[in-house]
Amino acid sequence: MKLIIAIVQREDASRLQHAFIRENIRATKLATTGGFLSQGNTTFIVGIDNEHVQEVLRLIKTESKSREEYMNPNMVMTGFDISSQPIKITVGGATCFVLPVEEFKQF
Ligand code: 2BA
Repeated sequence: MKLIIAIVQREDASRLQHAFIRENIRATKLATTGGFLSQGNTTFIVGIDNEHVQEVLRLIKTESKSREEYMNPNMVMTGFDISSQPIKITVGGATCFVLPVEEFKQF
């Protein structure tokens, strides 16, 4: 068994959630915040049998789009909005980690 941790943009989250339900894939949805942009994103955790890992990753890839965001570099460095040129950043589609699961129990 594996644990997939998938960080997606919130615009894609509900579509991906519905795709998981449609494909009978069990998932937990967490409201999270990106450490760099401080914008809300969504993290799904999915416990899945080894043979279905690629299917889940394919689904995440299909439902996640990359987007361009603009941010003020000074806001990240100082926390204050000192006027400067915004820089363009490409976010996503999805950032995924696949971890081994030592034990899975439901009581
Ligand atoms: P954020 O940390 O808010 O990052 C948003 C986007 O900003 C990133 O998109 C990337 O394009 C850019 N970025 C992040 N850190 C940067 C840095 N130090 N210098 C320059 N640009 C930077 P993505 O790479 O697609 O990441 C989207 C979200 O996925 C991230 O939101 C974060 O929540 C998560 N993430 C990405 N890589 C991660 C990692 N290695 N570990 C944990 N979470 C990660």
